[in-house]
Amino acid sequence: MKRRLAIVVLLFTVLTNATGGIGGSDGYCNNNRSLKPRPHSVTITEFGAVGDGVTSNTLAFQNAVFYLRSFADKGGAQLYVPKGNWLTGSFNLTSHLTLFLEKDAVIIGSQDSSQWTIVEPLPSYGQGEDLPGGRHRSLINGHNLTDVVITGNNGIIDGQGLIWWEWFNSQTLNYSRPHLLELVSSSDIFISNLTFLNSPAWSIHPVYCSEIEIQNITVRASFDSPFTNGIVPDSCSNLCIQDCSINTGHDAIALKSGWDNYGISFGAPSTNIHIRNVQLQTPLGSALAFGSEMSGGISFIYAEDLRITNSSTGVSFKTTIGRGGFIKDIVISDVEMWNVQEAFRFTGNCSRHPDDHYDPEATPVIKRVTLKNIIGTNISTAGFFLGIDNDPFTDICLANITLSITSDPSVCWSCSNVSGYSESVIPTPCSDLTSNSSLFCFSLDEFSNLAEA
Ligand SMILES: *[C@@H]1O[C@H](CO)[C@@H](O)[C@H](O)[C@H]1NC(C)=O
Ligand SMILES: *[C@@H]1O[C@H](CO)[C@@H](O)[C@H](O)[C@H]1NC(C)=O
Ligand SMILES: *[C@@H]1O[C@H](CO)[C@@H](O)[C@H](O)[C@H]1NC(C)=O
Ligand SMILES: *[C@@H]1O[C@H](CO)[C@@H](O)[C@H](O)[C@H]1NC(C)=O
Ligand SMILES: *[C@@H]1O[C@H](CO)[C@@H](O)[C@H](O)[C@H]1NC(C)=O
Ligand SMILES: *[C@@H]1O[C@H](CO)[C@@H](O)[C@H](O)[C@H]1NC(C)=O
Ligand SMILES: *[C@@H]1O[C@H](CO)[C@@H](O)[C@H](O)[C@H]1NC(C)=O
Ligand SMILES: *[C@@H]1O[C@H](CO)[C@@H](O)[C@H](O)[C@H]1NC(C)=O
Ligand SMILES: *[C@@H]1O[C@H](CO)[C@@H](O)[C@H](O)[C@H]1NC(C)=O
Ligand SMILES: *[C@@H]1O[C@H](CO)[C@@H](O)[C@H](O)[C@H]1NC(C)=O
Ligand SMILES: *[C@@H]1O[C@H](CO)[C@@H](O)[C@H](O)[C@H]1NC(C)=O
Ligand SMILES: CC(=O)N[C@H]1CO[C@H](CO)[C@@H](O)[C@@H]1O
Repeated sequence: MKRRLAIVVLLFTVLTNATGGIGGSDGYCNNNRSLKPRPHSVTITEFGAVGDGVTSNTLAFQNAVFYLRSFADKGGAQLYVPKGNWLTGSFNLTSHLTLFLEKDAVIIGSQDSSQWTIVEPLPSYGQGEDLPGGRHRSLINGHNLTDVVITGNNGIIDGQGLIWWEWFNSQTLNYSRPHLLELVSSSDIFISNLTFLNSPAWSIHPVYCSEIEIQNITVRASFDSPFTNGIVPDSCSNLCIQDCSINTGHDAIALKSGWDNYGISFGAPSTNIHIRNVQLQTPLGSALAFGSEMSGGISFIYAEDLRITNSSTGVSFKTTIGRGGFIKDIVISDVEMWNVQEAFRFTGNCSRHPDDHYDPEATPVIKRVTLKNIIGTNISTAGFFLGIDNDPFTDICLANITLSITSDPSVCWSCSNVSGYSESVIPTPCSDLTSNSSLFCFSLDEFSNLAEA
């Protein structure tokens, strides 16, 4: 035990020291961040924007950001978006920028798909999520940025996703759907006090990023919208999501790290991520999901104070043969669930592949996952723990879990190719999860102490 912890402490120390920034007694969440005002501020109307919900403001946003680039070495600048309906296509952000959306300011995504230009697929995916080939650029984009704040007085970013969901459902898309906000290869990003509505696909997608804080955000997408994930940290490190409320058509929070051979070669894990105090709801998806794209690996994730309602799955771990990678060293603690069909799902058969180039020998590793202090009310089925033949999921720890189950309690757990430990779990889990050793069970305190070390 001591020895394992020592190794973990060392790891955390290296990781926190190497990156600085968000560490400290709250792990990677910092409740006490003060946003320094920028020395310069411009209003979007100074660039010809019209907030009538009809005029296209794509050029105004692009020109404003281009102008504000010149303040990068002067303490940065703010782009202020006042009350109004600001229709636009895709635009980029720049470093040392604050984008501020006033109360009743709504940035509205154009329903003209040509206003969302096409970009290459991400190297860790090899193709778009919906279709082979390129993808539409997200509404708001950041590439290679640092020191960016996206905030407001509960302003709204509305993707008008309905038309995209219809194109997806009728298979008339030419390229994969865009997200609302995508940040690529960026660091020191703060997102707060905003509402993200009706994304065509995902709402917030940081990829290859570090030092990201997402705080006090509301995400809403219609429950029948196809595969609309909420926040998707993807090959990111040192990231915090706290005090957020997310209702989506698919996974509310999904941790990812690339797809099959593309993700394996790119090799960028998602690691050191802290999620706390979030409300999640998704009638057709998982409230908190790991994978299924996890080929670069996912580790050192701690999630606490989750309130999960009216969802298909509470917490899921999804992978398949050909993914490679790992999901390990995960703690999920202090969770309340109501009206959830299945509390937990571990599956080694989430079978979508980008193409046929995956390596059938690339077997994923899922190990050292602790689920503890969980209360569930009106849960249909407790858990599916379905590992892979000759590649079992191991060291799964269940502790202090009470689920009130509406199905037959004697069949409400399904296990195969899995091993682990359980303590104070009602109803009693399958015998595969009752090994004698609890050495691999983590507590959140251990994790927090490790982060402080
Ligand atoms: C919050 O920040 C202020 C000013 O930076 C500092 O004086 C105070 O100690 C901080 N509080 C906590 C709890 O970190
Ligand atoms: C936005 O950034 C991308 C690089 O990510 C670049 O190719 C594109 O030209 C930029 N668009 C504008 C309008 O600046
Ligand atoms: C991002 O930075 C990398 C390395 O500095 C560079 O190769 C790449 O062209 C940059 N991309 C953009 C869109 O600026
Ligand atoms: C959360 O953001 C809303 C505006 O979006 C604001 O009214 C509220 O005070 C914020 N809460 C906290 C705790 O910052
Ligand atoms: C797909 O391409 C066709 C032909 O260019 C175009 O008419 C159609 O509007 C495009 N569909 C979408 C959803 O962009
Ligand atoms: C969020 O909004 C509240 C209320 O306006 C404000 O007190 C708080 O400082 C804001 N927080 C951030 C991080 O923007
Ligand atoms: C969940 O569904 C129930 C029953 O349909 C409803 O009464 C409740 O308001 C929903 N909960 C939330 C948080 O929306
Ligand atoms: C129990 O949860 C199911 C969804 O899993 C929901 O349909 C049903 O209304 C809930 N029952 C109550 C009493 O809330
Ligand atoms: C995996 O899922 C597919 C489709 O859902 C099913 O046909 C197949 O039998 C499953 N394989 C295993 C090993 O469970
Ligand atoms: C068990 O979990 C509940 C919350 O689900 C918590 O209130 C209680 O303190 C936990 N008990 C122990 C012994 O940790
Ligand atoms: C687990 O404990 C039981 C009873 O204490 C013992 O009979 C059994 O050999 C132990 N199994 C292992 C794998 O240590
Ligand atoms: C090695 C091993 O235990 N494989 C099992 C995995 O699960 C399937 C389905 O339950 C079993 O048939 C295999 O024996």
